Amino acid sequence: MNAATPSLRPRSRVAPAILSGTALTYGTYDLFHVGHVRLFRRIRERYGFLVVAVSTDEFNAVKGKRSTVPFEERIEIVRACRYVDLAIAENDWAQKEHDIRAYGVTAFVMGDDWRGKFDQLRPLCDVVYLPRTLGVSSTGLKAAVVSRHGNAPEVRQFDAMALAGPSLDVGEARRPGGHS
Ligand code: C2G
Repeated sequence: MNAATPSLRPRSRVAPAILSGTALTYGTYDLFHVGHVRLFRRIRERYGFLVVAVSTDEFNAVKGKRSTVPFEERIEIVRACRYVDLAIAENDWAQKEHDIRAYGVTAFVMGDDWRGKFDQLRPLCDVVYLPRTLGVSSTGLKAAVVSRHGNAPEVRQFDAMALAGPSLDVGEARRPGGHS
């Protein structure tokens, strides 16, 4: 089997035998990007099991955030990431203590933009802040899409459709003449 032949063995997760402990992290993970992937990978390189809590759309409203991708799709994407062993919903600020006890968490981990914000959890488990991946963020991606593509005909048509309401879905709209 040479390097070009794709391995038929499923891409194994990090061998749990050499890693122990359960890590827990929280986030919105909107427009899932490499910063999120690298955070999950670095956590999974340190601990044997990763639980990720994904903020619901209702909780994001409490946080003053409105995500582009709805909760159901964000948590499906997070679940599909091979570094993630379990994904749960984040419904409020207060659930962290309950989740730490419920999942037997040994380390609560966040990116360092949250440094110091969760130190009150230290009596329950380790609290670890890992450096963020620089140069990428969901907010930055949104701004890039708007500035680069905001005026693209298909985007303007999509906006017009969204304003027109749910009568047409994208596919139909793009096929008035039967062409996609
Ligand atoms: N992150 C990162 N590098 C980036 C962007 C984000 O490492 N370039 C990390 C953040 O530090 C955070 C996680 O990815 O740990 C998720 O970031 P967000 O989706 O922005 O999460 P947020 O909305 O801040 O929610 O209860 C805590 C909140 O739910 C955190």
